[in-house]
Amino acid sequence: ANGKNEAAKLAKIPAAANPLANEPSAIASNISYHVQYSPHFSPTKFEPEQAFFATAESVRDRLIQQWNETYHHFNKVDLKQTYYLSMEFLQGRTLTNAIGSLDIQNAYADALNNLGHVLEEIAEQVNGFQACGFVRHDLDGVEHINSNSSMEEKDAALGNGGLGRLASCFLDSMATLNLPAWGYGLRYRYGLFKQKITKQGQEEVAEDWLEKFSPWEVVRHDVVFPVRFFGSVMVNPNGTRKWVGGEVVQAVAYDIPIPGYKTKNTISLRLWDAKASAEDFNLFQFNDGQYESAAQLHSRAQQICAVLYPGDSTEEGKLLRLKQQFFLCSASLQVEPEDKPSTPRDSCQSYDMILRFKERKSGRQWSEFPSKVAVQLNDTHPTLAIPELMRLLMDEEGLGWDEAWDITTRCLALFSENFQFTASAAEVAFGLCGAQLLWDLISEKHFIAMVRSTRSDLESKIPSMCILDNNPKKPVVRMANLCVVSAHTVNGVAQLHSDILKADLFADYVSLWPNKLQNKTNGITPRRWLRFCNPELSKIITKWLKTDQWVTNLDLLVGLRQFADNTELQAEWESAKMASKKHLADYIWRVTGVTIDPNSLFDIQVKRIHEYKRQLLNILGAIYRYKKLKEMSPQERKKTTPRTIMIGGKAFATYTNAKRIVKLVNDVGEFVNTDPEVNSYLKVVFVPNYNVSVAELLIPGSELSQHISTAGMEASGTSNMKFSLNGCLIIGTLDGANVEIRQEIGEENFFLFGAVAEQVPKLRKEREDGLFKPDPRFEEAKQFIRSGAFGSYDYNPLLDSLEGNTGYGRGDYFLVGYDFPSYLEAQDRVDQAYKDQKKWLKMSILSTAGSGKFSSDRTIAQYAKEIWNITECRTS
Ligand code: 4GP
Repeated sequence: ANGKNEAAKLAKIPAAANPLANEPSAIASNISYHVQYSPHFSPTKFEPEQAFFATAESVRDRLIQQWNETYHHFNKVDLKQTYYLSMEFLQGRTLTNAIGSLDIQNAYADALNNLGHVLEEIAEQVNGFQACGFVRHDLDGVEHINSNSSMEEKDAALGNGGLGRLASCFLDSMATLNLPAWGYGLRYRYGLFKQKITKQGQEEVAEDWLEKFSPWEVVRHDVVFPVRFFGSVMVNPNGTRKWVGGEVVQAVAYDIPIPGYKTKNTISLRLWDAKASAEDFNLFQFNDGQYESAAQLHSRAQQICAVLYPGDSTEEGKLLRLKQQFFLCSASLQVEPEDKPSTPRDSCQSYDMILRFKERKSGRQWSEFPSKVAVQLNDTHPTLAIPELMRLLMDEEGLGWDEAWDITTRCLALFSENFQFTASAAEVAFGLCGAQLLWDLISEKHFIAMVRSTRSDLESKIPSMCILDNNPKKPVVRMANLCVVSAHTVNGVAQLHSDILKADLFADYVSLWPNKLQNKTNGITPRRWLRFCNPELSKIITKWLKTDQWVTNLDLLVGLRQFADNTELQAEWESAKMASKKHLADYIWRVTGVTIDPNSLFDIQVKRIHEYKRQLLNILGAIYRYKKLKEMSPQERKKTTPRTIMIGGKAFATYTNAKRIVKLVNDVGEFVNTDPEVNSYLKVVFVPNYNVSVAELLIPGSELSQHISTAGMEASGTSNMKFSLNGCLIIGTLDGANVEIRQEIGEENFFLFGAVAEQVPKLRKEREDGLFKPDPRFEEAKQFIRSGAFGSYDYNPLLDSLEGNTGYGRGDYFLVGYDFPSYLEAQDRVDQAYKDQKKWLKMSILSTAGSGKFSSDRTIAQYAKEIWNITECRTS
């Protein structure tokens, strides 16, 4: 289909570019216009790569149009606006999502056809395997390099996992619900690494998402703010202070338009990049041949946005991470560029939080600020927004401490996405912003006075509730306490998680502020995670519900319940699933060289590799399954349910045990998949380089998905919601959002096992006391690894982490051993259930039908109403 050709054909198309025309012929001219006049490539070629970029630019024209209208409207109406600060946004690809949201799929498909291309192909949805562009080894060890890898749209992977993907789902919902809200993050040069699997295990390779430039971002040369690091505090004779000196880095805004679904509203994801100014380049030194020192400040500035999560085992690493956090906070909150006069800017999009507040209406009172601005912090990483907002209000705007504190606390809200609130690198924070300054800004004498005057009964709790650990030699900021004391609302991300936070970490604060701690169960966008990634199933849903309104009102899915037994629906459901499974099998073959059987049960666990997520439990279960299959006669084997177990995810580069788990899954796969006696009943595949695009392919093809964390350790989980929405059944523990998913879809449709959260401390204690008696099946699976069956790699340290109270020292902290027997039993129930396909299909339909609650539209509507206090602002 590629480019029937080419320059001659294009030349005939008038290069008039009306970006808003909807007729395929006009769209085709707009695309051709971009091929000719936005020539990132040689204009004589019109191959898929050029077609992709030109199409993307043509779509971007439309987005920009809507985006400008949205901002003029927001400006005019001047409603309260939310600023969503996150160190991560895991956007994935944009083209399909943008075209789908704009509802111009057919016209674009026709336009591209006219030009000799196929929309799905250039968007890589059908040939999604080209997304990965990595090396695979076939069974003979021969290396294959995907030759098409250069033409794909790269995933914007500016995030690590759930936290970043949640931020991206939230943006989609904010736009779709027409809410006045913006996202703020960092424009990392290299996002999450590309995972290469070699004989040694995982290898990390820098992922260059900007290799060919991103067609979606718009640099704002007029939005440049200075961010200051280090320096000192000068106290004026009148007692006022000023922060002076230090290192100044310029924050430059890059905006990405985020369209809502079938609405004109298009909001912004503003990503900050760091650069030094021309004065920081030492021309004298350069001319003197001292090239490195001449550009020293430039290279220091570039370090800030070089990579997502630089290693932080060294002091330098800790400092760099904190610099990144402060850079995001300071740039997003800023007042106005220091060296530019405060003249009206040419576009209403061009300035940031405080400046926007001041310029929308002159002569405003600061007391109005909290009724115009809501700041949401995604987890504790942007905590420095608290002292920075205080500083801006006090030092730049001249407010007193009390007023600045009142404003800050009324604007800020935060949610927690894990259980590890830390005081990490707090000392460095003092160095970063000037010790005295930070100390003053978060001064807690006010907090202490407030507790004493209102709740004298809490006197004994004050030391543990304070923000600062008052060790004068080594002051430590307790980030968690700072957040809870400063934010008007703190929430957990699933009911169980919120309950644990309230009962445990924040118990003292609950008695002081009973309403401050809330729950907002996470959600996912049904656009990316069903409508666009699974068009076949979407079509069936629309047909049976007789409406496509479910895409923006996911509760309507409940209407499928009444048809769950209907054989016609079941047949359609089955054939959509089979098509996705075949597609997935094709992908797996291309990236791993392993053939998998679409008639086997597709069992998937994809998420970051972490001991608490327990991929190890999964793989030990697979080993046990293998051993039992080996013991069976051929007749007995034939009666079993054939399974393909797929595991994917990235291990953090310095997390050794996680990397051992990756290696083990690969080794087990190689062993099992090449055993002719067993391999038509069991395959084990490690899916390399798991990312958003790979998820879009795996999830529609899944039948069983594993969400098997140690109870009480997964804050929510969001991939569980994606799988369930796509009719995949879940095997899982009572953890995070699993609890609510099970409630919604019905207990009988969920394969539950394992200890519950309340039992966990007692079980750990028993284990420590040597009272735990491991199940022989668990011992057998571990022993098989120790026997060297999977090669010479030393798995002992990994296995030792599962042993009593000895060895590696953790004493099976994650309770893999305790949960192993009930896990195997739940897996037996899965095998039995799968044998009755009619029943299985019914359960699958009921999973989708019960997933309405897990739309991020519901979550965001709750944030808007119950935390941010913002309302719809629809652009007409
Ligand atoms: C994740 C949590 O682990 C996950 O349970 C939750 O669903 C997700 O955030 C979104 O709220 N946390 C992270 C992280 O990804 O880096 O802390």
